[in-house]
Amino acid sequence: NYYKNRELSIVLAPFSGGQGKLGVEKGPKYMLKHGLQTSIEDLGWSTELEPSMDEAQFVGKLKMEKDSTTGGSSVMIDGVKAKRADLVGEATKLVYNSVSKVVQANRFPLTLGGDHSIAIGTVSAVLDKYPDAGLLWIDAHADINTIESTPSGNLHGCPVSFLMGLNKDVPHCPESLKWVPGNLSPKKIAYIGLRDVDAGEKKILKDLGIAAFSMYHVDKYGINAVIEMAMKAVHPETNGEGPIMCSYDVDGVDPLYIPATGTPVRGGLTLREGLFLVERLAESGNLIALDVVECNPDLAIHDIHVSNTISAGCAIARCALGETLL
Ligand code: 4U7
Ligand code: MN
Ligand code: MN
Ligand code: MN
Repeated sequence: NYYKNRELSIVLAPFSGGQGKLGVEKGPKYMLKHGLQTSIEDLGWSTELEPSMDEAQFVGKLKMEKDSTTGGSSVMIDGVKAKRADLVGEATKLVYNSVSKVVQANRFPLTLGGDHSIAIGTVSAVLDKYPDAGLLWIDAHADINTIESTPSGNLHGCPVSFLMGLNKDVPHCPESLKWVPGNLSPKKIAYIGLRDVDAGEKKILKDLGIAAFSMYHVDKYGINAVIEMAMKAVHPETNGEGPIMCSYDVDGVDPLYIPATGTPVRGGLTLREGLFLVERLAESGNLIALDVVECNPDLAIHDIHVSNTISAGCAIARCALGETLL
């Protein structure tokens, strides 16, 4: 059982440059305003806040870019169109520094995004400390586009390809992301919740033999069987036992429950399935780190959408930390 000491740092990663919709940088602030830190303390954890950047730090540049006619750094260079790679490189390095500090002090990093590009920083830091860690990626999307395959140019759709080093041999791989170790093995990741995977991504998943459980598998086998299969996929030698990091994109859950997110896709996990997943990880005693990303309060069309989204995001964190284990 990892983190018996129940010491945790809430890493704030208010970054929105991995995609084009402002507001996702407000996720951490809203989740804290919802009382997340106290409710985690109530579960018996001692907590600290670990801001990795200022909320305003990148927003100015992003707004400027929106106003400019050239689209800033999003111009195509020889067919490669990774948008805002300079900002993503800078921000993910800051997140990496914060999470590194936390894990090296034997604390549990709970990182609040921000868009999913920030997982480039969190996962890299966790793998430094636990090279054997398995990664569960909860998401409607596979986020494994390379800078060549990305249809949108948005880097929140590419973090897994950077974590695996798939852009290393690509000409014009952005200089700003060259710091990423890129040593995540395809054998050490499993997806749950997929339902919107690009053609290029399907090919990568297939070619690399990556464990990917889509909504089809959740319906076919049930969420409990799927999570067991996912844990065994990342730790095959030990029947699913071993350190596990979970990077949780809230769009894995159906937008009925979590509407305020940038790339909603219908037909997702029910809220209970989404919470059961992390409850099961808490029960396993193997969870070593968690990201909760892509809550964007500005995309809500009613106030109730804001509170549904933020309360569900907070519930994911609390359930992962043992709230519903009796
Ligand atoms: B998220 C997409 F094309 N695949 O690359 C892309 F459908 O972190 C979406 O999971 C990526 O929210 C979604 O832009 C990224 C698109
Ligand atoms: Mn997603
Ligand atoms: Mn994602
Ligand atoms: Mn999304």
